[in-house]
Amino acid sequence: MNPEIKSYFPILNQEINGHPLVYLDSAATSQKPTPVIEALKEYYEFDNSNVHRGVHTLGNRATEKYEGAREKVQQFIKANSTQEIVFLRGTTTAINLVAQSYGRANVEEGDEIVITYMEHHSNIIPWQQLAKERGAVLKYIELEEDGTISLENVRAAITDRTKIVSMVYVSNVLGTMNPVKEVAKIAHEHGAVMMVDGAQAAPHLKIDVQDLDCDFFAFSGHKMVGPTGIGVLYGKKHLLEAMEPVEFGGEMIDFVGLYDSTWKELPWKFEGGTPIIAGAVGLAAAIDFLQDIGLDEIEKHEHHMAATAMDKMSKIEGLDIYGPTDPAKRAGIVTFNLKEVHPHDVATVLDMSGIAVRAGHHCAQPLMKWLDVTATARASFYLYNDESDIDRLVEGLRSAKEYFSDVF
Ligand code: 7TS
Repeated sequence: MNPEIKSYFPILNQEINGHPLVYLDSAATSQKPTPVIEALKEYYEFDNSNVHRGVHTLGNRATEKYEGAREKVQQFIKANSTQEIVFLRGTTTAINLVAQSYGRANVEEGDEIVITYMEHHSNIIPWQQLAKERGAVLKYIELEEDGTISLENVRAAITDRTKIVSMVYVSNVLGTMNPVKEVAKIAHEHGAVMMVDGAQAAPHLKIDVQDLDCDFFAFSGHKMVGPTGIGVLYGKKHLLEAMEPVEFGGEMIDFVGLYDSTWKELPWKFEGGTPIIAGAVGLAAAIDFLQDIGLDEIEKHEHHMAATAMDKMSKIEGLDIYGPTDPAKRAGIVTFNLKEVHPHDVATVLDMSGIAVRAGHHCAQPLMKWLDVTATARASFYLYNDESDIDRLVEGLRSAKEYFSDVF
């Protein structure tokens, strides 16, 4: 990876607690490069207007940028049509939309919804709520000991009563990359639809929704060097077409009568209210930035970072690393605990040295239960991290060990 990439991220050029910042929390949210910040600035300085309504020049420019961003996303994930790209607030909103719209219409009493133990809360609670409402059964695919998913366990969980399978592509805790393409095939054999939580995948892997043959795919702009507040739901056209909106109001209507109304065509029927215009503009700039570097290059870099970090961290006595030991099976996420020290204390000591990691349950409490821990620390790497960041982390962890030497 080109060492100059870091210089595109102005936020990284600062000191925290007297030390140069090492940002290792990109799985929570990524930092933003100058071209994305500039695209937002330019939009607000020159083009800002509402979309799809004006005949004036700014309105047309804003509409062109907003719909242009949709085309960019369509190409980015290789969807068949822009009608399959719905702009929403993020992954959470996208999964909720599918649960509330597709789920309510298609899941009946006794039907099954299948997820895994490694889901983010955003891919658990919408299904819990749906299962409760419809009297359906929520089932969990068992994990292997190293935190991977075997197709044998997938086959054991999915039955002819299964209506929806929803699975994370890349785990935000274990970094595990799941075989979602193969799982989609099994789901389809049983007549179920496949939803992929791509929040941690879209920033790091080349996505081809047609090759995966998933029915729905959700991701968030802010984790892929884009702004907060914009996300995407991809859905196969025939499925989205049959689905009812869950948000009603301006923008999404065709005709409004006193007691009844009709909706716009896809994808606008799902985009009630003034859309996330600046967010979409920023997301388009983020996609350009990632594609200029190359998603293959980014993925390779992250495997390398994970492998190097795991190798160096495993030499620290008393440090447990969770998830697959084979770095080829994981993205750039390393979750760990330092013996009996609470991960919040580890993260606080690292912050004293300018190193930002996340500590807590990572919005994955069922996975914490499976791991038999209450919380962990997590270092997550992205394209702007390099080996010197790993060295700083390892050095910081050694200092933390000394700081809490009574435990060791
Ligand atoms: N799914 C996964 C796998 C995630 O990692 C996250 C956010 C979400 C869904 C939700 O995305 P949102 O953009 O709608 O919030 N993950 C994390 C994390 O790991 N730390 O902070 C947020």
